Amino acid sequence: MYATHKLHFTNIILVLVFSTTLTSLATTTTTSIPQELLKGFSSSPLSTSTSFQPILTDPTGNFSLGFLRHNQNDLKLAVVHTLSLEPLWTANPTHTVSWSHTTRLFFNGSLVLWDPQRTLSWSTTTNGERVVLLNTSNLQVQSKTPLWESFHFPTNTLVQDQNFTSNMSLVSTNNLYSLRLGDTFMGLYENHDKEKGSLLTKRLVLLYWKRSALQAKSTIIEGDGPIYARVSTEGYIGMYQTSYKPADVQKFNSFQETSSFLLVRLEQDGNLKGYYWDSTKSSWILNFQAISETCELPNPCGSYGLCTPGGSSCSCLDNKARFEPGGCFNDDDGDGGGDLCSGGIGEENSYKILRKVGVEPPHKELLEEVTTLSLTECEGLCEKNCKCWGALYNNQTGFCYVLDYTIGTMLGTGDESKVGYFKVRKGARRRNRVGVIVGIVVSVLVGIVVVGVVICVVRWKKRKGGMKEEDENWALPGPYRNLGSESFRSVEMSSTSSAH
Ligand SMILES: *[C@@H]1O[C@H](CO)[C@@H](O)[C@H](O)[C@H]1NC(C)=O
Ligand SMILES: *[C@@H]1O[C@H](CO)[C@@H](O)[C@H](O)[C@H]1NC(C)=O
Ligand SMILES: *[C@@H]1O[C@H](CO)[C@@H](O)[C@H](O)[C@H]1NC(C)=O
Ligand SMILES: *[C@@H]1O[C@H](CO)[C@@H](O)[C@H](O)[C@H]1NC(C)=O
Ligand SMILES: *[C@@H]1O[C@H](CO)[C@@H](O)[C@H](O)[C@H]1NC(C)=O
Ligand SMILES: CC(=O)N[C@H]1CO[C@H](CO)[C@@H](O)[C@@H]1O
Repeated sequence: MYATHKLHFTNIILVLVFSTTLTSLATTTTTSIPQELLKGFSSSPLSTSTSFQPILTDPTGNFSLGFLRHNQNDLKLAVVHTLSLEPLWTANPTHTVSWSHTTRLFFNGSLVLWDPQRTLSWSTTTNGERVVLLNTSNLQVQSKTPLWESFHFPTNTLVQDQNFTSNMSLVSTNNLYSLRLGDTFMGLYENHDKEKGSLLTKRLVLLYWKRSALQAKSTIIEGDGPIYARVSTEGYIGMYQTSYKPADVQKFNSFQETSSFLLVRLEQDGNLKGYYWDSTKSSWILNFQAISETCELPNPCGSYGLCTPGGSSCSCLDNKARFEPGGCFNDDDGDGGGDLCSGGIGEENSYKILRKVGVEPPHKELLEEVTTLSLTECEGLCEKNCKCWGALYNNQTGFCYVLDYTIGTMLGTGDESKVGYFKVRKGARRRNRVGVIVGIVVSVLVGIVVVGVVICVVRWKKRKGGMKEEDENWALPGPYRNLGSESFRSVEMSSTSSAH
Protein backbone atom coordinates (compact mmCIF):
# COMPACT_ATOMS: atom_id res chain seq x y z
CA MET A 1 0.00 0.00 0.00
CA TYR A 2 2.64 2.50 1.11
CA ALA A 3 5.02 1.54 -1.67
CA THR A 4 2.48 2.05 -4.46
CA HIS A 5 1.65 5.53 -3.20
CA LYS A 6 5.30 6.51 -3.29
CA LEU A 7 5.63 5.19 -6.80
CA HIS A 8 2.68 7.28 -7.96
CA PHE A 9 4.18 10.39 -6.49
CA THR A 10 7.48 10.04 -8.35
CA ASN A 11 5.51 9.33 -11.52
CA ILE A 12 3.60 12.58 -11.13
CA ILE A 13 6.79 14.57 -10.63
CA LEU A 14 8.35 12.98 -13.71
CA VAL A 15 5.27 13.78 -15.78
CA LEU A 16 5.31 17.37 -14.57
CA VAL A 17 8.98 17.88 -15.41
CA PHE A 18 8.49 16.23 -18.78
CA SER A 19 5.45 18.30 -19.72
CA THR A 20 7.05 21.63 -18.84
CA THR A 21 10.03 20.92 -21.08
CA LEU A 22 7.72 19.81 -23.87
CA THR A 23 5.56 22.92 -23.48
CA SER A 24 8.55 25.19 -23.91
CA LEU A 25 9.54 23.19 -26.99
CA ALA A 26 6.01 23.40 -28.38
CA THR A 27 5.79 27.17 -27.96
CA THR A 28 9.05 27.69 -29.84
CA THR A 29 8.15 25.38 -32.73
CA THR A 30 4.53 26.36 -33.43
CA THR A 31 5.22 29.76 -34.90
CA SER A 32 3.35 29.69 -38.18
CA ILE A 33 -0.36 29.14 -37.82
CA PRO A 34 -2.23 28.75 -41.12
CA GLN A 35 -4.77 31.29 -42.38
CA GLU A 36 -6.76 28.69 -44.27
CA LEU A 37 -7.74 25.04 -43.81
CA LEU A 38 -8.29 22.89 -46.89
CA LYS A 39 -9.92 19.49 -47.38
CA GLY A 40 -7.89 16.78 -45.74
CA PHE A 41 -6.89 18.91 -42.78
CA SER A 42 -6.87 17.10 -39.45
CA SER A 43 -5.59 18.00 -36.02
CA SER A 44 -5.67 16.63 -32.47
CA PRO A 45 -5.04 18.29 -29.11
CA LEU A 46 -1.56 17.87 -27.71
CA SER A 47 -1.28 16.87 -24.08
CA THR A 48 1.43 19.50 -23.75
CA SER A 49 -0.77 22.48 -24.59
CA THR A 50 -1.65 24.04 -21.29
CA SER A 51 -4.52 26.36 -22.14
CA PHE A 52 -4.93 27.00 -25.86
CA GLN A 53 -3.73 25.28 -29.00
CA PRO A 54 -4.13 27.52 -32.08
CA ILE A 55 -5.21 25.96 -35.38
CA LEU A 56 -6.15 28.87 -37.60
CA THR A 57 -5.53 32.60 -37.43
CA ASP A 58 -7.09 35.63 -39.08
CA PRO A 59 -4.95 37.91 -41.34
CA THR A 60 -4.28 40.39 -38.53
CA GLY A 61 -3.35 37.78 -35.94
CA ASN A 62 -5.87 39.36 -33.56
CA PHE A 63 -8.06 36.25 -33.50
CA SER A 64 -7.46 32.50 -33.56
CA LEU A 65 -9.46 29.34 -33.82
CA GLY A 66 -8.19 26.52 -31.64
CA PHE A 67 -8.62 24.02 -28.85
CA LEU A 68 -9.32 25.71 -25.56
CA ARG A 69 -8.81 23.74 -22.36
CA HIS A 70 -11.81 23.78 -20.07
CA ASN A 71 -12.18 22.29 -16.57
CA GLN A 72 -8.69 20.77 -16.91
CA ASN A 73 -9.63 17.81 -19.12
CA ASP A 74 -12.38 19.08 -21.37
CA LEU A 75 -11.93 20.69 -24.73
CA LYS A 76 -13.78 23.51 -26.42
CA LEU A 77 -13.38 24.45 -30.04
CA ALA A 78 -13.23 28.22 -29.78
CA VAL A 79 -12.46 31.44 -31.59
CA VAL A 80 -10.50 33.54 -29.13
CA HIS A 81 -9.02 36.98 -28.98
CA THR A 82 -5.37 35.95 -29.29
CA LEU A 83 -3.81 38.26 -26.74
CA SER A 84 -6.26 37.59 -23.92
CA LEU A 85 -7.48 34.10 -24.94
CA GLU A 86 -10.96 35.43 -24.26
CA PRO A 87 -13.42 33.16 -26.12
CA LEU A 88 -15.60 35.05 -28.61
CA TRP A 89 -17.35 31.99 -30.00
CA THR A 90 -17.38 28.30 -29.05
CA ALA A 91 -18.76 25.32 -30.90
CA ASN A 92 -21.80 23.79 -29.28
CA PRO A 93 -21.19 20.02 -29.39
CA THR A 94 -23.76 17.39 -28.47
CA HIS A 95 -21.71 16.43 -25.42
CA THR A 96 -18.55 17.48 -23.60
CA VAL A 97 -15.41 16.67 -25.53
CA SER A 98 -12.31 15.48 -23.70
CA TRP A 99 -8.79 16.82 -24.19
CA SER A 100 -7.40 13.59 -25.52
CA HIS A 101 -5.13 12.56 -28.40
CA THR A 102 -8.05 10.58 -29.85
CA THR A 103 -10.16 13.71 -30.23
CA ARG A 104 -9.89 15.08 -33.75
CA LEU A 105 -10.85 18.20 -35.66
CA PHE A 106 -10.94 17.66 -39.41
CA PHE A 107 -12.21 19.33 -42.56
CA ASN A 108 -13.74 17.24 -45.32
CA GLY A 109 -16.12 19.88 -46.64
CA SER A 110 -17.60 20.02 -43.17
CA LEU A 111 -15.57 21.16 -40.21
CA VAL A 112 -16.03 18.22 -37.84
CA LEU A 113 -15.13 17.74 -34.19
CA TRP A 114 -14.78 14.03 -33.62
CA ASP A 115 -14.55 12.19 -30.34
CA PRO A 116 -14.24 8.46 -31.04
CA GLN A 117 -15.32 7.49 -27.54
CA ARG A 118 -18.66 9.15 -28.08
CA THR A 119 -18.66 9.49 -31.89
CA LEU A 120 -19.32 12.66 -33.83
CA SER A 121 -19.96 15.58 -31.57
CA TRP A 122 -20.13 18.65 -33.77
CA SER A 123 -20.17 19.44 -37.49
CA THR A 124 -20.96 22.36 -39.77
CA THR A 125 -22.68 19.89 -42.18
CA THR A 126 -21.50 21.74 -45.27
CA ASN A 127 -19.73 20.84 -48.48
CA GLY A 128 -17.20 23.66 -48.65
CA GLU A 129 -13.72 24.14 -50.03
CA ARG A 130 -11.95 25.97 -47.23
CA VAL A 131 -12.20 27.28 -43.70
CA VAL A 132 -11.07 30.83 -42.97
CA LEU A 133 -11.16 33.19 -40.03
CA LEU A 134 -12.03 36.74 -41.07
CA ASN A 135 -10.50 39.82 -39.46
CA THR A 136 -13.85 40.36 -37.72
CA SER A 137 -13.42 37.04 -35.81
CA ASN A 138 -16.10 35.46 -38.02
CA LEU A 139 -15.21 31.82 -38.79
CA GLN A 140 -16.43 30.77 -42.21
CA VAL A 141 -16.69 27.60 -44.27
CA GLN A 142 -16.56 28.85 -47.84
CA SER A 143 -17.08 27.52 -51.30
CA LYS A 144 -17.55 30.38 -53.77
CA THR A 145 -19.65 32.03 -51.09
CA PRO A 146 -19.82 31.51 -47.33
CA LEU A 147 -21.75 28.30 -46.59
CA TRP A 148 -21.54 28.48 -42.84
CA GLU A 149 -20.40 31.22 -40.47
CA SER A 150 -19.92 31.36 -36.74
CA PHE A 151 -21.56 34.80 -36.67
CA HIS A 152 -24.88 33.03 -37.27
CA PHE A 153 -24.42 30.86 -34.19
CA PRO A 154 -23.33 33.15 -31.38
CA THR A 155 -22.72 31.64 -27.95
CA ASN A 156 -22.64 34.12 -25.08
CA THR A 157 -20.82 36.93 -26.90
CA LEU A 158 -21.49 39.39 -29.70
CA VAL A 159 -18.52 41.22 -31.19
CA GLN A 160 -18.70 44.56 -32.92
CA ASP A 161 -20.50 44.55 -36.29
CA GLN A 162 -21.94 41.09 -35.73
CA ASN A 163 -25.65 41.04 -36.62
CA PHE A 164 -27.95 39.58 -33.99
CA THR A 165 -31.32 38.52 -35.41
CA SER A 166 -34.56 37.25 -33.95
CA ASN A 167 -33.70 33.63 -34.70
CA MET A 168 -30.52 33.80 -32.61
CA SER A 169 -29.94 33.86 -28.89
CA LEU A 170 -27.06 34.47 -26.54
CA VAL A 171 -26.93 31.95 -23.69
CA SER A 172 -24.84 32.35 -20.55
CA THR A 173 -22.32 29.56 -20.03
CA ASN A 174 -24.26 28.23 -17.04
CA ASN A 175 -27.31 27.90 -19.36
CA LEU A 176 -29.49 29.87 -16.97
CA TYR A 177 -30.00 33.07 -18.93
CA SER A 178 -30.53 34.11 -22.53
CA LEU A 179 -30.78 37.24 -24.65
CA ARG A 180 -33.32 37.31 -27.46
CA LEU A 181 -35.09 39.76 -29.71
CA GLY A 182 -38.83 40.23 -29.74
CA ASP A 183 -40.82 42.12 -32.38
CA THR A 184 -39.88 45.51 -31.05
CA PHE A 185 -37.54 44.86 -28.14
CA MET A 186 -34.58 42.92 -26.82
CA GLY A 187 -35.06 40.94 -23.66
CA LEU A 188 -33.12 38.95 -21.09
CA TYR A 189 -34.77 35.72 -19.99
CA GLU A 190 -34.29 33.32 -17.13
CA ASN A 191 -34.73 29.62 -17.88
CA HIS A 192 -36.62 27.56 -15.34
CA ASP A 193 -36.74 23.81 -15.64
CA LYS A 194 -40.22 22.46 -15.33
CA GLU A 195 -41.09 18.82 -14.81
CA LYS A 196 -37.54 17.72 -14.43
CA GLY A 197 -36.73 14.08 -14.74
CA SER A 198 -39.11 13.48 -17.59
CA LEU A 199 -37.36 12.93 -20.89
CA LEU A 200 -38.41 16.25 -22.31
CA THR A 201 -37.48 18.87 -19.80
CA LYS A 202 -39.99 21.63 -20.34
CA ARG A 203 -38.58 25.07 -19.98
CA LEU A 204 -40.34 28.12 -18.71
CA VAL A 205 -38.66 31.33 -19.72
CA LEU A 206 -39.15 34.46 -17.73
CA LEU A 207 -38.42 37.92 -18.97
CA TYR A 208 -36.43 39.90 -16.40
CA TRP A 209 -35.11 42.79 -18.48
CA LYS A 210 -36.57 44.47 -21.51
CA ARG A 211 -35.35 47.22 -23.78
CA SER A 212 -38.00 48.43 -26.17
CA ALA A 213 -36.99 50.04 -29.41
CA LEU A 214 -39.88 52.42 -28.89
CA GLN A 215 -38.10 53.92 -25.92
CA ALA A 216 -35.99 55.96 -28.28
CA LYS A 217 -38.85 58.01 -29.78
CA SER A 218 -38.29 56.23 -33.02
CA THR A 219 -41.10 54.56 -34.87
CA ILE A 220 -40.79 50.87 -35.37
CA ILE A 221 -43.23 49.82 -38.03
CA GLU A 222 -44.66 46.50 -36.93
CA GLY A 223 -44.65 43.87 -39.59
CA ASP A 224 -42.16 45.79 -41.69
CA GLY A 225 -39.31 43.29 -41.57
CA PRO A 226 -37.57 41.90 -38.55
CA ILE A 227 -35.49 44.01 -36.23
CA TYR A 228 -31.93 43.06 -35.55
CA ALA A 229 -29.27 44.33 -33.21
CA ARG A 230 -25.61 45.11 -33.61
CA VAL A 231 -22.75 46.46 -31.51
CA SER A 232 -21.56 49.55 -33.35
CA THR A 233 -17.90 50.53 -33.40
CA GLU A 234 -19.11 53.98 -32.37
CA GLY A 235 -19.88 52.58 -28.93
CA TYR A 236 -23.50 51.50 -28.65
CA ILE A 237 -25.86 48.58 -29.09
CA GLY A 238 -28.20 49.53 -31.90
CA MET A 239 -31.52 47.98 -32.80
CA TYR A 240 -32.37 48.27 -36.47
CA GLN A 241 -35.35 47.59 -38.63
CA THR A 242 -34.71 48.27 -42.29
CA SER A 243 -32.73 51.44 -42.49
CA TYR A 244 -29.08 51.79 -41.57
CA LYS A 245 -30.11 54.31 -38.96
CA PRO A 246 -30.65 52.59 -35.63
CA ALA A 247 -34.19 52.65 -34.24
CA ASP A 248 -32.72 52.48 -30.76
CA VAL A 249 -29.35 53.16 -29.19
CA GLN A 250 -27.99 51.86 -25.88
CA LYS A 251 -24.84 53.85 -25.31
CA PHE A 252 -21.60 52.51 -23.91
CA ASN A 253 -19.47 54.69 -21.63
CA SER A 254 -17.13 55.15 -24.57
CA PHE A 255 -19.93 56.39 -26.85
CA GLN A 256 -18.48 58.09 -29.94
CA GLU A 257 -14.91 57.53 -28.86
CA THR A 258 -12.94 55.20 -31.05
CA SER A 259 -11.87 52.21 -29.05
CA SER A 260 -10.10 49.26 -30.55
CA PHE A 261 -12.55 46.39 -30.24
CA LEU A 262 -15.96 46.09 -28.59
CA LEU A 263 -18.03 43.14 -27.47
CA VAL A 264 -21.09 42.40 -25.34
CA ARG A 265 -21.45 39.26 -23.31
CA LEU A 266 -24.25 37.63 -21.35
CA GLU A 267 -22.57 36.83 -18.04
CA GLN A 268 -23.32 34.05 -15.57
CA ASP A 269 -25.14 36.41 -13.20
CA GLY A 270 -27.60 37.21 -15.99
CA ASN A 271 -26.24 40.67 -16.72
CA LEU A 272 -25.44 41.84 -20.25
CA LYS A 273 -22.10 43.61 -20.15
CA GLY A 274 -20.05 45.46 -22.72
CA TYR A 275 -16.25 45.61 -22.84
CA TYR A 276 -13.56 47.17 -24.95
CA TRP A 277 -10.01 46.00 -25.47
CA ASP A 278 -7.45 48.41 -24.09
CA SER A 279 -4.23 47.50 -25.88
CA THR A 280 -2.05 49.77 -23.74
CA LYS A 281 -3.25 48.09 -20.54
CA SER A 282 -3.66 44.72 -22.32
CA SER A 283 -7.01 44.13 -20.70
CA TRP A 284 -10.74 44.27 -21.26
CA ILE A 285 -12.42 47.31 -19.74
CA LEU A 286 -16.06 47.22 -18.63
CA ASN A 287 -17.95 49.70 -20.73
CA PHE A 288 -21.64 48.91 -20.39
CA GLN A 289 -24.04 47.09 -18.06
CA ALA A 290 -27.68 46.49 -18.93
CA ILE A 291 -28.49 46.07 -15.23
CA SER A 292 -26.64 48.37 -12.88
CA GLU A 293 -28.47 47.63 -9.61
CA THR A 294 -27.53 44.25 -8.06
CA CYS A 295 -31.07 43.60 -6.81
CA GLU A 296 -32.34 43.95 -10.38
CA LEU A 297 -30.34 40.89 -11.46
CA PRO A 298 -32.45 37.76 -11.88
CA ASN A 299 -31.28 35.81 -8.85
CA PRO A 300 -28.61 37.74 -6.93
CA CYS A 301 -29.16 36.08 -3.55
CA GLY A 302 -30.06 32.58 -4.70
CA SER A 303 -33.10 30.53 -3.78
CA TYR A 304 -35.38 31.93 -1.07
CA GLY A 305 -33.03 34.89 -0.78
CA LEU A 306 -33.96 38.47 -0.09
CA CYS A 307 -32.21 41.37 -1.78
CA THR A 308 -32.58 44.78 -0.20
CA PRO A 309 -31.93 47.63 -2.62
CA GLY A 310 -29.72 50.51 -1.64
CA GLY A 311 -26.89 48.62 -0.05
CA SER A 312 -27.82 45.63 -2.23
CA SER A 313 -27.44 43.29 0.70
CA CYS A 314 -28.53 39.66 0.71
CA SER A 315 -30.41 37.90 3.48
CA CYS A 316 -32.96 35.09 3.68
CA LEU A 317 -36.75 35.08 3.43
CA ASP A 318 -36.67 32.76 6.42
CA ASN A 319 -35.41 34.80 9.37
CA LYS A 320 -34.03 31.64 10.95
CA ALA A 321 -31.79 30.79 8.01
CA ARG A 322 -28.40 32.33 7.58
CA PHE A 323 -27.56 33.67 4.14
CA GLU A 324 -24.80 31.94 2.23
CA PRO A 325 -23.85 32.46 -1.39
CA GLY A 326 -25.97 30.10 -3.44
CA GLY A 327 -29.16 30.53 -1.50
CA CYS A 328 -30.92 29.96 1.76
CA PHE A 329 -32.25 26.45 1.30
CA ASN A 330 -30.67 23.28 0.09
CA ASP A 331 -33.31 21.65 -1.99
CA ASP A 332 -32.88 17.91 -2.19
CA ASP A 333 -33.87 18.01 -5.84
CA GLY A 334 -30.60 19.60 -6.85
CA ASP A 335 -31.50 22.87 -8.49
CA GLY A 336 -35.03 22.66 -7.17
CA GLY A 337 -36.77 22.28 -10.49
CA GLY A 338 -40.16 20.72 -11.03
CA ASP A 339 -43.29 21.30 -9.06
CA LEU A 340 -45.18 19.95 -6.07
CA CYS A 341 -47.71 17.99 -8.09
CA SER A 342 -46.14 14.57 -7.80
CA GLY A 343 -46.87 14.34 -4.08
CA GLY A 344 -50.08 12.39 -4.75
CA ILE A 345 -52.25 11.78 -1.72
CA GLY A 346 -49.89 13.30 0.77
CA GLU A 347 -49.46 16.39 -1.36
CA GLU A 348 -50.29 18.99 1.26
CA ASN A 349 -47.61 17.46 3.42
CA SER A 350 -44.87 17.76 0.83
CA TYR A 351 -44.16 21.40 1.65
CA LYS A 352 -44.26 23.88 4.47
CA ILE A 353 -45.30 27.51 4.37
CA LEU A 354 -43.03 30.47 4.84
CA ARG A 355 -44.45 33.99 5.17
CA LYS A 356 -42.57 37.26 5.02
CA VAL A 357 -43.76 40.84 5.36
CA GLY A 358 -42.22 43.66 3.32
CA VAL A 359 -41.31 41.72 0.17
CA GLU A 360 -42.29 42.00 -3.46
CA PRO A 361 -41.43 39.99 -6.55
CA PRO A 362 -38.49 41.18 -8.65
CA HIS A 363 -39.27 42.72 -12.06
CA LYS A 364 -42.95 42.88 -11.14
CA GLU A 365 -43.57 45.28 -14.03
CA LEU A 366 -42.85 42.34 -16.34
CA LEU A 367 -45.11 39.92 -14.44
CA GLU A 368 -48.81 39.41 -14.84
CA GLU A 369 -50.90 40.10 -11.77
CA VAL A 370 -54.42 39.27 -10.73
CA THR A 371 -56.45 41.51 -8.48
CA THR A 372 -57.85 39.89 -5.35
CA LEU A 373 -59.89 41.30 -2.51
CA SER A 374 -57.72 39.99 0.29
CA LEU A 375 -54.45 38.41 1.21
CA THR A 376 -56.29 35.19 2.05
CA GLU A 377 -57.79 35.06 -1.42
CA CYS A 378 -54.38 35.64 -2.99
CA GLU A 379 -52.73 32.93 -0.92
CA GLY A 380 -55.62 30.64 -1.72
CA LEU A 381 -54.81 30.90 -5.44
CA CYS A 382 -51.40 29.46 -4.72
CA GLU A 383 -52.34 26.99 -2.02
CA LYS A 384 -54.78 25.10 -4.26
CA ASN A 385 -52.37 24.97 -7.19
CA CYS A 386 -49.60 22.40 -6.92
CA LYS A 387 -47.67 24.19 -9.68
CA CYS A 388 -47.51 27.35 -7.61
CA TRP A 389 -44.50 28.04 -5.42
CA GLY A 390 -45.50 31.39 -3.98
CA ALA A 391 -47.85 34.35 -3.98
CA LEU A 392 -47.15 37.98 -3.19
CA TYR A 393 -49.87 40.40 -2.27
CA ASN A 394 -49.95 44.17 -2.22
CA ASN A 395 -52.56 45.26 0.25
CA GLN A 396 -52.79 48.75 -1.19
CA THR A 397 -53.38 47.89 -4.82
CA GLY A 398 -54.91 44.45 -4.37
CA PHE A 399 -52.39 43.05 -6.84
CA CYS A 400 -51.62 39.39 -6.38
CA TYR A 401 -48.59 37.83 -8.10
CA VAL A 402 -48.73 34.06 -8.39
CA LEU A 403 -45.34 32.46 -9.05
CA ASP A 404 -45.48 29.10 -10.79
CA TYR A 405 -41.76 28.52 -10.72
CA THR A 406 -39.29 27.82 -7.94
CA ILE A 407 -38.55 30.71 -5.62
CA GLY A 408 -35.40 32.65 -6.35
CA THR A 409 -34.52 36.01 -4.87
CA MET A 410 -37.27 38.40 -3.76
CA LEU A 411 -36.97 42.13 -3.26
CA GLY A 412 -37.11 43.65 0.19
CA THR A 413 -39.20 46.81 0.59
CA GLY A 414 -39.85 48.74 3.75
CA ASP A 415 -43.54 48.54 2.88
CA GLU A 416 -45.40 46.38 5.42
CA SER A 417 -48.48 46.16 3.23
CA LYS A 418 -46.65 43.86 0.83
CA VAL A 419 -46.72 40.27 2.01
CA GLY A 420 -45.18 37.11 0.59
CA TYR A 421 -46.35 33.51 0.95
CA PHE A 422 -43.91 30.79 -0.10
CA LYS A 423 -43.93 27.03 -0.25
CA VAL A 424 -40.75 25.26 0.82
CA ARG A 425 -40.37 21.65 -0.20
CA LYS A 426 -40.10 19.41 2.82
CA GLY A 427 -36.66 17.94 2.99
CA ALA A 428 -35.15 21.21 1.80
CA ARG A 429 -32.65 22.01 4.49
CA ARG A 430 -31.82 25.40 5.79
CA ARG A 431 -28.30 26.30 4.88
CA ASN A 432 -26.14 26.91 7.88
CA ARG A 433 -22.88 25.69 9.31
CA VAL A 434 -24.40 23.05 11.59
CA GLY A 435 -26.41 21.68 8.70
CA VAL A 436 -23.36 21.52 6.47
CA ILE A 437 -21.24 19.77 9.11
CA VAL A 438 -24.02 17.28 9.88
CA GLY A 439 -24.35 16.75 6.12
CA ILE A 440 -20.64 16.05 5.71
CA VAL A 441 -20.55 13.67 8.65
CA VAL A 442 -23.63 11.83 7.41
CA SER A 443 -22.32 11.53 3.86
CA VAL A 444 -18.94 10.27 5.08
CA LEU A 445 -20.68 7.65 7.21
CA VAL A 446 -22.99 6.69 4.35
CA GLY A 447 -19.94 6.55 2.06
CA ILE A 448 -18.13 4.17 4.40
CA VAL A 449 -21.19 1.94 4.63
CA VAL A 450 -21.69 1.98 0.84
CA VAL A 451 -18.04 1.15 0.17
CA GLY A 452 -18.26 -1.67 2.71
CA VAL A 453 -21.39 -3.06 1.12
CA VAL A 454 -19.87 -2.80 -2.38
CA ILE A 455 -16.74 -4.66 -1.28
CA CYS A 456 -18.86 -7.35 0.36
CA VAL A 457 -21.09 -7.72 -2.69
CA VAL A 458 -18.12 -7.86 -5.06
CA ARG A 459 -16.38 -10.49 -2.97
CA TRP A 460 -19.56 -12.47 -2.63
CA LYS A 461 -20.18 -12.32 -6.38
CA LYS A 462 -16.62 -13.27 -7.21
CA ARG A 463 -16.90 -16.23 -4.92
CA LYS A 464 -20.09 -17.18 -6.73
CA GLY A 465 -18.22 -17.34 -10.05
CA GLY A 466 -17.35 -13.88 -11.35
CA MET A 467 -19.35 -10.84 -12.38
CA LYS A 468 -21.66 -10.64 -15.31
CA GLU A 469 -20.64 -7.93 -17.71
CA GLU A 470 -23.79 -5.87 -17.27
CA ASP A 471 -23.25 -5.76 -13.53
CA GLU A 472 -20.05 -3.82 -13.82
CA ASN A 473 -21.68 -0.47 -14.25
CA TRP A 474 -24.34 -0.74 -11.65
CA ALA A 475 -22.67 1.52 -9.12
CA LEU A 476 -21.94 4.35 -11.55
CA PRO A 477 -24.07 7.45 -11.12
CA GLY A 478 -26.90 7.84 -13.61
CA PRO A 479 -26.82 10.26 -16.52
CA TYR A 480 -29.35 12.70 -15.03
CA ARG A 481 -27.33 13.38 -11.93
CA ASN A 482 -24.21 13.76 -14.03
CA LEU A 483 -25.68 16.32 -16.39
CA GLY A 484 -27.45 18.16 -13.63
CA SER A 485 -24.48 18.58 -11.36
CA GLU A 486 -22.21 19.43 -14.25
CA SER A 487 -24.25 22.35 -15.50
CA PHE A 488 -24.79 23.48 -11.94
CA ARG A 489 -21.12 23.65 -11.18
CA SER A 490 -19.77 24.71 -14.53
CA VAL A 491 -17.52 27.67 -14.11
CA GLU A 492 -16.84 30.21 -16.77
CA MET A 493 -13.11 30.53 -17.17
CA SER A 494 -13.14 34.12 -18.19
CA SER A 495 -15.91 36.49 -17.45
CA THR A 496 -14.95 38.03 -14.14
CA SER A 497 -11.28 37.21 -13.87
CA SER A 498 -9.85 38.89 -16.93
CA ALA A 499 -12.70 41.04 -18.10
CA HIS A 500 -12.42 44.09 -15.88
C1 LIG B 1 -17.30 14.37 -43.41
O1 LIG B 1 -17.13 13.44 -42.37
C2 LIG B 1 -18.28 13.20 -41.59
C3 LIG B 1 -17.90 12.30 -40.44
O2 LIG B 1 -17.20 11.19 -40.87
C4 LIG B 1 -19.35 12.57 -42.47
O3 LIG B 1 -20.52 12.33 -41.70
C5 LIG B 1 -19.64 13.50 -43.62
O4 LIG B 1 -20.55 12.88 -44.49
C6 LIG B 1 -18.39 13.89 -44.36
N1 LIG B 1 -18.73 14.95 -45.30
C7 LIG B 1 -18.32 14.96 -46.56
C8 LIG B 1 -18.74 16.14 -47.39
O5 LIG B 1 -17.61 14.09 -47.01
C1 LIG C 1 -10.58 43.40 -42.76
O1 LIG C 1 -10.86 42.86 -44.02
C2 LIG C 1 -11.56 43.71 -44.91
C3 LIG C 1 -11.87 42.97 -46.18
O2 LIG C 1 -11.44 41.68 -46.18
C4 LIG C 1 -10.73 44.94 -45.17
O3 LIG C 1 -11.43 45.83 -46.01
C5 LIG C 1 -10.40 45.63 -43.85
O4 LIG C 1 -9.55 46.72 -44.07
C6 LIG C 1 -9.75 44.65 -42.90
N1 LIG C 1 -9.59 45.29 -41.60
C7 LIG C 1 -8.47 45.19 -40.90
C8 LIG C 1 -8.46 45.90 -39.58
O5 LIG C 1 -7.52 44.55 -41.27
C1 LIG D 1 -25.21 42.98 -40.97
O1 LIG D 1 -26.40 43.45 -41.57
C2 LIG D 1 -26.19 44.57 -42.44
C3 LIG D 1 -27.53 45.07 -42.90
O2 LIG D 1 -28.33 44.01 -43.33
C4 LIG D 1 -25.28 44.16 -43.60
O3 LIG D 1 -25.03 45.25 -44.43
C5 LIG D 1 -23.97 43.63 -43.02
O4 LIG D 1 -23.17 43.13 -44.06
C6 LIG D 1 -24.22 42.52 -42.03
N1 LIG D 1 -22.96 42.16 -41.41
C7 LIG D 1 -22.52 40.91 -41.35
C8 LIG D 1 -21.22 40.70 -40.68
O5 LIG D 1 -23.15 39.98 -41.81
C1 LIG E 1 -32.31 33.41 -39.57
O1 LIG E 1 -32.89 34.48 -40.28
C2 LIG E 1 -32.18 34.86 -41.43
C3 LIG E 1 -32.87 36.04 -42.02
O2 LIG E 1 -33.40 36.87 -41.06
C4 LIG E 1 -32.14 33.70 -42.40
O3 LIG E 1 -31.35 34.06 -43.52
C5 LIG E 1 -31.52 32.50 -41.73
O4 LIG E 1 -31.57 31.39 -42.57
C6 LIG E 1 -32.26 32.17 -40.45
N1 LIG E 1 -31.55 31.11 -39.78
C7 LIG E 1 -32.16 30.08 -39.25
C8 LIG E 1 -31.31 29.06 -38.58
O5 LIG E 1 -33.37 29.96 -39.29
C1 LIG F 1 -54.73 45.84 4.57
O1 LIG F 1 -55.87 46.58 4.18
C2 LIG F 1 -56.93 46.49 5.08
C3 LIG F 1 -58.11 47.25 4.52
O2 LIG F 1 -57.74 48.06 3.45
C4 LIG F 1 -56.52 47.04 6.45
O3 LIG F 1 -57.58 46.89 7.36
C5 LIG F 1 -55.31 46.26 6.93
O4 LIG F 1 -54.84 46.81 8.14
C6 LIG F 1 -54.23 46.31 5.91
N1 LIG F 1 -53.13 45.45 6.33
C7 LIG F 1 -51.87 45.80 6.24
C8 LIG F 1 -50.90 44.78 6.68
O5 LIG F 1 -51.52 46.89 5.80
C1 LIG G 1 -8.67 43.80 -30.71
C2 LIG G 1 -7.22 43.82 -30.99
O1 LIG G 1 -6.43 43.16 -30.33
N1 LIG G 1 -6.85 44.59 -32.01
C3 LIG G 1 -5.50 44.67 -32.47
C4 LIG G 1 -5.34 43.98 -33.79
O2 LIG G 1 -4.03 44.13 -34.26
C5 LIG G 1 -3.61 45.45 -34.45
C6 LIG G 1 -2.23 45.42 -35.00
O3 LIG G 1 -2.16 44.45 -36.01
C7 LIG G 1 -3.68 46.20 -33.14
O4 LIG G 1 -3.36 47.56 -33.35
C8 LIG G 1 -5.08 46.11 -32.55
O5 LIG G 1 -5.12 46.68 -31.28
